[in-house]
Amino acid sequence: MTSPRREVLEKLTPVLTKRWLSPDAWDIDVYERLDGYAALRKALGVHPDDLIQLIKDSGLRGRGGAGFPTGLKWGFIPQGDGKPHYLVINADEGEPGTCKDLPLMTHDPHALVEGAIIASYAIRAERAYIYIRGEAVHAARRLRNAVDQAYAKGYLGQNILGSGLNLDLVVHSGAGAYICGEETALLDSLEGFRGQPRLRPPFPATHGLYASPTVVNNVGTIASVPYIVLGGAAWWKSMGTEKSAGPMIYSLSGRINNPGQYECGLGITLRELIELAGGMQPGHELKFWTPGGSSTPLLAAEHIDTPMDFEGVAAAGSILGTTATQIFSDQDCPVYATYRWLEFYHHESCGKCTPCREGNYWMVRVFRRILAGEGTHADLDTLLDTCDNVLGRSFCGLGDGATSSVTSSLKYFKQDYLDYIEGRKAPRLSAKQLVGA
Ligand code: L3W
Ligand code: SF4
Repeated sequence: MTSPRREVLEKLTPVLTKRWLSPDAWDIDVYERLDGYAALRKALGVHPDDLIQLIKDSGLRGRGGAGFPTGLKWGFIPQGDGKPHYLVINADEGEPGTCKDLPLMTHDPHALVEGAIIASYAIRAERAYIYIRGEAVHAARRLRNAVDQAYAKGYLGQNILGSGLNLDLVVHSGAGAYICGEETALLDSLEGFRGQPRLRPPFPATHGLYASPTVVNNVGTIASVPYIVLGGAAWWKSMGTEKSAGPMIYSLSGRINNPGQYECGLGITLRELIELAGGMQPGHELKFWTPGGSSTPLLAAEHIDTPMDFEGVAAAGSILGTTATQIFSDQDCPVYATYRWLEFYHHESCGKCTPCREGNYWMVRVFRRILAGEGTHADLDTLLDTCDNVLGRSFCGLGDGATSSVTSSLKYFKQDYLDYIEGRKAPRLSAKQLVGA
């Protein structure tokens, strides 16, 4: 294991993660001792429009994958329309490899609750929801406890801290469907329907929960708000790059010595992140990696100096996504990894549209053939052709995302596919596993 050099260690910027190592920071008394709810007190003295402007000035972009400017989204909420407004926090963290929101909600749930209160005040919402992934039982328990504590201390409910602000916050557990991380499927699920994506536009900003103006933001986005209120826009922008401002929690997994969450200014390179994580495991050399989860195109070892911000990763041909950085080595197989992801998308496809429902089903079958040593050269064309018919023709991002690892692994690692097809690599699946393929 290699120790990171000092100049690389200095790239760590613990902001959202700063309380994670403080014992019992999930408890409101400890949280208050560590500056907790100071941002709310400050925010309540600021006009809601000025808060929206502050978030715009900070350059905060959504932490759920798309990087949409948060202040702009808040500014879309029509004011004086007489309708109820809602804040919905997407805590359905389900992207394979992503693990930044769950530790945040477990170790520091009040940061999310405080951010939710400030954001609701800014957009004039009197009801907010945290939609948490069904499997995240412990995090949901922590959140519910935090919400109860916040009510007991007057941070939630009627006339919050005597300001006249009213807010009810509800923690709602999903039922474990990846598609409910898509914002409109999430809203359907919250309304009690089967979670399937809605047509956009109209966007949730005007037609969201119960057809009312709704801001849907990721956990990391909302938890950033108290820090920006306390530290100011200029301080936030002092971290990251000009267009990708602020710190980001990178979740590193795979063939590194110290997997985990590393919070650094956006724009740190993959090489530096691997160094922070103690280097590659002994005997392993970087072969391929995902910058932001399995929905983002794979990159290769040659991209190790890619700056991990929205623009840097896009320039390398991928998407920053959720910064779920999964590291694979020369001892891992990109064909098999892609197959496992495809099985996931096939399983999680909601079935609403044909390209995704059928395309993923067919691609899984083709991958099984290849991995069982029964693939043909024509199968590679079939895969690319199927991706062509799924990408851009699917109803929501799940279909598009499913094609990412297929097209990118064929781009960088075609030889690995040919090795199975031409018999140089031993089959990974048995003929028995082809049954049903
Ligand atoms: C009003 C407009 N609002 C856009 C809003 C829109 C949404 C946000 C971003 O996908 C990404 C995807 C996955 N008026 C608007 C508007 N908005 N135009 O802005 O929208 P969009 O369509 O760019 O992205 P999206 O559909 O929200 C999210 C990527 O995330 N992803 C992550 C998946 C998993 C997780 C997780 O586990 N936590 O997030 C992975 O890469 O591929 O690109 O709010 O309403 N004119
Ligand atoms: Fe459902 Fe897939 Fe179509 Fe999205 S792309 S609506 S998940 S079938």
